[in-house]
Amino acid sequence: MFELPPLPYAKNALEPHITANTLSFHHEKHHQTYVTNLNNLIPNTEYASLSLEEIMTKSAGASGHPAIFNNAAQVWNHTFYWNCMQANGGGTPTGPLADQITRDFGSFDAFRNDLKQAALTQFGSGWAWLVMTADGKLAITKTGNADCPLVHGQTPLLTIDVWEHAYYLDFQNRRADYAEAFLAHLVNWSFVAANFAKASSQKAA
Ligand code: MN3
Repeated sequence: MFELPPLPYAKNALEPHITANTLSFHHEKHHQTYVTNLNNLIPNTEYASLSLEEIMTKSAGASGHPAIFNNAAQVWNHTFYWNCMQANGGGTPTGPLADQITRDFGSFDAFRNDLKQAALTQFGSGWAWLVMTADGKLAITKTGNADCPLVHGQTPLLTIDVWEHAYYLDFQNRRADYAEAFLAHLVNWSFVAANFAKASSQKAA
């Protein structure tokens, strides 16, 4: 059985950008519901004894199991998203991650603009991502609904949840203001750098 992981910070830690009210609903209602649904769907199936990542990979695609995929991926996506944020985050990364962002996007500002555009242009519900591709390059991508780059051969490094439930209580329809607040004040670059280091070492191995 899967369990809802606790938030990695207090519910009011991301204020004033993302309020405790938003995090209460988003974590305790939305994220919890995906966990509960997944736990109701997998007993006595071929998915019952698999890890979350294995469930996602096996249930993805037209020949998979859409309901199991959607709930499993949303459990994974949300846990990842919480860790992409911190109080007093934002700003710019340093070290090898910063160097590769400059190499692959031209500049940090170009990267930042691309990620923000992905967040703004994802039509309807979904996610904007910084990923490492199969050939070790950094790229921006966006996915609809529960879809996750992990099942497309890419390694997620950073994500912005652009489902309305992520921002509507605080920003209403202003998704651009939410994306800007996320980038300016909330990104946990230490977490992103750790994901980058792990992905880089796996490519080198
Ligand atoms: Mn969400």
